[in-house]
Formats: sequence, C-alpha cells, structure tokens
Amino acid sequence: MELKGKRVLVVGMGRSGLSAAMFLRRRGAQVTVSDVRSAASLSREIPALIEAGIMVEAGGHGLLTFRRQDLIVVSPGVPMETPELAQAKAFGLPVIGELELAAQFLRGRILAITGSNGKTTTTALLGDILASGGLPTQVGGNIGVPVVDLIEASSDEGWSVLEVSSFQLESTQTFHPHIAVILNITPDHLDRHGSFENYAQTKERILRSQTAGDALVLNADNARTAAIAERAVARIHWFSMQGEVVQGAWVRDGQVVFRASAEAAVETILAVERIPLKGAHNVENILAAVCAARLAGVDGATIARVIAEFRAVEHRIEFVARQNGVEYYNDSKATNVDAAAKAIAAFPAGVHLILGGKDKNSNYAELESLLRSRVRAVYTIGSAAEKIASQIRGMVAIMPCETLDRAVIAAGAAAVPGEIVLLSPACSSFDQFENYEQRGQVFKQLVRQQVEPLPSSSVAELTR
Ligand code: UMA
Repeated sequence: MELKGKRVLVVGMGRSGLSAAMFLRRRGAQVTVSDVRSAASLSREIPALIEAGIMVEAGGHGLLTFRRQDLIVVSPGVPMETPELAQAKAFGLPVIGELELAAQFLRGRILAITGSNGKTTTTALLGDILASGGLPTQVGGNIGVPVVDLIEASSDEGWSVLEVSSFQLESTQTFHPHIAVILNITPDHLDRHGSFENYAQTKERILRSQTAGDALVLNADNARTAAIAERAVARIHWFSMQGEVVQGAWVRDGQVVFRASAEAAVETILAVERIPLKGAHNVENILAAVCAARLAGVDGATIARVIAEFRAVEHRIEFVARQNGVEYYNDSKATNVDAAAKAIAAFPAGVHLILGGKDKNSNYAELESLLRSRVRAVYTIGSAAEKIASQIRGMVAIMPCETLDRAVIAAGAAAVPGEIVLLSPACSSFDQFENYEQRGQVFKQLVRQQVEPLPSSSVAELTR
C-alpha cells in the first residue's frame, strides 16, 4: 500500500487512532483525524498531532471531512454504521480498521488469538512462551498496544502475537494469521453487532485469509467455535477439557497433554495442579496456548516452565488484598456475562459480587445457578443496575450501590472471614469510567484504602 501523498482520515483519537495517525504521517500521508469528543477533552492529544503536521477535527464528524479522502482508517470502537462512515462507503471510499492497516505492513508471522473471553491472558502467556522459546516476539492488539506500533520493529524471522477483538476483525481484508486461535464464542457486544450470529461471523473473519499451510486452534467444547471447522481450510488442532482429541491438547490423568497429529506420540506438558491461575476457564486457556506454542515450534519443557511461573494478568481475577480473612479480587476485564460467570465459578461459595456498568444488551439471568449456589449478595453499580436487578430479583440478595466506592464499602462491611469480594461487573465501563483498566485501578485503590486508609484526595484524583 503506497501512502506517500495520500489523503487519509483517521476516525477516533484513542490509542489506535493516535498510533495510526502518527504511523501514516511518518509514511508521508496527508493525515486528518476526526473525533466526536470536544477539543477541550482532547487537549492532551491535539498539540502532538498538530506538531506532527496532522489536521484535527474535534467535537463531531463532518460529512465533508469524510468525503475528501483517499482512505479512511477507523478505530475499533467506532461502529461501521456511523452515518458519516456509511456515506463514505456509499461513495466508494476504502474504509479499513487499524488492524487491517497494520497487517499490510507488518513483517514476519502472526499468531492471533480471539474469543469472547480469555484472549488477554492467552495472548500475554503466548507472548512469554514464544519469547522464552528464543523466538523474536512482539505482543499487541486489543491487549492495549495498537498493532501499527509493532510495524517498525517487526522482522521476517519474528512473530507478532496479537489479541484481536470482533471490533478489529470487522473491517479486515488481508489480515492473515499463520496460527489463529479461537478460544470460545459466547454472547458479547450484541449492542454493536446486533445478533449473536453476526458477532460469531465477525470472529470467524480471523480465518478468512488462511491457507492449507496455516494452523487453526479451536475449542472442541464450545459448540459455536467447533462449528467453524466446516469452513476452515487451515490444519485444525483442537483443545478440550472434556476428553481426548485426535490432534491438539487435552487433560489426561491430571496432566495437560499434547499430540501433534494422529500418528504422533502423546507429549506430557505439565500437571494441572502446577497451573497458577484460578478457574477451570484458565485451564482451557492453557490448553489453547499449549497447542499454539507447540505449533510455533516451542518445546514442551519451555512451555511448562513459563506456564508454572505465569501470574494473572492485571484486571483478570487479580488478587488485590486480604483483610480480616476477606479476600478482594479485581476482575474488571469481565465486561460480559460469560466472563463474570467464569470468575464466580472460580470460587466455591461466599462471593460478594459487584455487578454493573454499561449494558450491552446482555441477559444477566444466565447467572442464576451461580448466583444461587455461590453468591452471598450482589452490589449493583452503573447505568445497567436497574436492568440487572430486575433480571436477577429473587435469586440472590441485591444491594443497589450506584457507584463503585459505595459497593466496595458495602461488600467489605458485609463479608465475613473466608468470603470473597469480587468486582466482576459483566458490563463495559464507559458509563462511569474511561475504560475497564481505569475501573480496575479505582477498585484496587478503594480496596487498599479500606485495608490501609489513604488520604481521600488520592481516590478523588483517580475517580476524576
Ligand atoms: N469515537 C469517535 N466516533 C465514534 C466513536 C468513538 O470519534 O463514533 C472516538 C472516541 O471519542 C475516542 C476514540 O474514538 O476518542 C476511542 O477509540 P476506541 O474506542 O477504538 O479506543 P482506543 O483507545 O483506540 O482502544 C482500542 C480498543 N478499544 C475498543 O475496542 C473499544 C482497545 O480495546 C485496544 O486495547 C486499543 O484499541 C489498542 O488496540 C479495549 C476494549 O475495550 C481494551 N476492547 C473491547 C473488549 O475487549 O471488549 C473490544
């Protein structure tokens, strides 16, 4: 793709948009960025853009801005149905996402991980395993590092380990992972994709450019994921918690095992009890990672060593503190119902659960059996609070708290020794926070303040 002299519009001035704009500018494009946020709220971002010679449109998207372009690059959080984008497409302008832009310039091989839950943990773990196996490795994507930021340091011998979301896959055309992993597909982002089937089909775009020489790792236990096998051209390796697979990874007599092909010997990787991460879902993530890492050529002993030393990624069932026998866990990354279900299931009983945030057209009644069997009380926060309460009423005690600080205080006061306070909100954060990371940081600060009181100004600073 030739960028020199091209007029390129970047939509969105978040992490992806800023990186894409700077990359395009460095490659000689005439770049404009457009964002719905006001110039005042973008006061941190705008000076560096102007300095780099990038034109800025703030406070809304102008129809004309979207017309006079050779290419439009969209941030993942911007829906394709946005009227200005839809109109630009109708005029025949090429519209791609930041991932597709990066894919056209990234050198070396790509290991891409998608799924509704477990992506970040599996991506971080695979990044560590490949690097420990001596492979030049970079990690990026939805995990927080825009893929365009990996281009300059990429090499033909190297690997890019990428967490890819449905938002990023939606606008891909040539994105071609040499190894693709689909961990699971359960309802998420229904507000954006309209239906579960649309969402699932967007995830399937990960294999769109794969050929027979590539590899695809699929979850045999998740029906919607397993169904993808019919449409795949790449070699499939399966992982399963429920039983043996012909080629791939499973659990046998308490050991994670792997078999490269029907004819190959079964390799023992490590005992399940050596996995340091909480929850059965994390064993699934490990099985997927074992498949992908063996396919990338890393030996079993290295894989076992890295897994045994791996610690929970921040905001995923992350242990925060223990006070008077009560343990606090931050699972702010649980932005859908299935993720929250997995976190609750990681604890046998006595959970004080903080739920809520911005609803994504989810059904919280799906938590019923877990709420009844493991959860002592639910503390609701955010704009989804009333909907959540109406769907789970009668299943568990509910305490409306509106805000996270009130929920932490209420849950901490109610929990008795041996019980758990868990933030696993099943919603996105955008109604009260900048993103799930900030929500998790605020939670941790509030917990630490409760355990070891801090001056109130530091929490005020964080929540501002
Ligand atoms: N904006 C517009 N017009 C719109 C909508 C948004 O101008 O119609 C602007 C916003 O005002 C804001 C910017 O777009 O200034 C935000 O862009 P963005 O939402 O794409 O966010 P980024 O900061 O670029 O972060 C994105 C991913 N965000 C989303 O997909 C929502 C990050 O994933 C990712 O880490 C980052 O790129 C780097 O690749 C976050 C996420 O929540 C973690 N992902 C979802 C998830 O995991 O569930 C998919």
